[in-house]
Amino acid sequence: MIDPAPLRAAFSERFGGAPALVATAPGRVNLIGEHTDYCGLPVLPIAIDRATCVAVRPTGDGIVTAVSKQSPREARIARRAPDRQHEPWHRYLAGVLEELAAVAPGRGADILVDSDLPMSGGLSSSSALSVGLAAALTAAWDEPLSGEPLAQLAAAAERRVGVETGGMDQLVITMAEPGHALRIDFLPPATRAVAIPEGLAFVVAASGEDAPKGGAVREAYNERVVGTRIAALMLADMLGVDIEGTPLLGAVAGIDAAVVMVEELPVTMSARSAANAAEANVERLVSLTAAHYDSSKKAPVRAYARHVLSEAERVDVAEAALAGGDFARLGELMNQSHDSLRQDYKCSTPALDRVAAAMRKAGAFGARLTGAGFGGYAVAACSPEAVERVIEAAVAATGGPAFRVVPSGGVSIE
Ligand code: NG1
Repeated sequence: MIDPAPLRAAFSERFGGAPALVATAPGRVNLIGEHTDYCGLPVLPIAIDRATCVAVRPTGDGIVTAVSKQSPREARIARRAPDRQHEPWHRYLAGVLEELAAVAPGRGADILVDSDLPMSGGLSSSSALSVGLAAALTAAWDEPLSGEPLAQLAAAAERRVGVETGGMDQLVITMAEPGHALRIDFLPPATRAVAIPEGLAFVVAASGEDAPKGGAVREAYNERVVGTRIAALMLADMLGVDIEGTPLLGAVAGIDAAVVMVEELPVTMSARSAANAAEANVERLVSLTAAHYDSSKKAPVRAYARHVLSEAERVDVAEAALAGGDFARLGELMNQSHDSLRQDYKCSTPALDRVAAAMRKAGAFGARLTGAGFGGYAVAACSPEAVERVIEAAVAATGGPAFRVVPSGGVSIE
């Protein structure tokens, strides 16, 4: 964890005065329920003991100046006209400022950011930054936000950056309790803390491939968002179910026949042909907050739906396995999740497969990619005694880093 004391000292050195407060926003590891959140289906993540810290001092000039210890270039953004700026992390700040346009207008801030989260994808560094910035700025401007409204604002800010995020990361980063996973439902919204039993530990391991949410990864992610909407529209049409607004697989997931019907979906389909077939407005399928989607592009909708519906069931069973202390079952479900993400959702990579296999071979109960995939990190569940072995095997497979993560609490301010 970052120690806030040196961060405060560094802030004083850079800005010539102490910060008013420091927000600490943890990263997250999703245990199971991958690529289900934007379908309105459940997830089971933990917040971890690595975080992004945001030190803030309010100013009165309507200018936000932000420096990050991880980046050479500072951001200087006028609140009246937040532009997209130069570096990826500046864009997250601009997104947060756009969402906060109506909060304490005219006020500004000096900000220093530090993080011990890897930036390479999978442990939610982007959402830790967005939640940390939003929590710190609103508190510094005397309009503090917390819990669900904070998570929703941070998610909306991230969508402005172009990834149509489902909202899992921001919710667990705001709501997690130490020693617990957080079961999150979206239709209707609900959260519940699930205790992590004694005797269960988690290790995360880098695949060695970066998966930052720019360019190709952003497009691959958004293709899955739209692909699952196409599948939802077609299944609802086949089942005679009315869906209002954006079609989500969560709207048909509870219907027994849906799982069978998946195999009758076209293997690939474009948004335009789905809209024509179901007599629906194509905008319901392709509309994204800040990205364009080509409605004539075909997506593998059958395989996507098969993954999402089976993954949602695995979340329920995994939660029960955790509650019952059945670690072998939990591990099996994590392995199945990884296979489904590899075969049907096509978001694993050979390096993620390799590191997950190495951790299983070293005695983990199970292992899978965590987060969006396409590179980034894998997570293993194992006994505390096996932690060192699992870490060594992961490092031997991909060069690391690999380390233990401890289920931690959500964002805090001091
Ligand atoms: P990562 O890539 O770990 O940030 C992303 C999304 C989640 C979720 C997972 C896949 C963002 C900020 N997060 O996680 O909402 O959809 O992929 O389960 O886009």
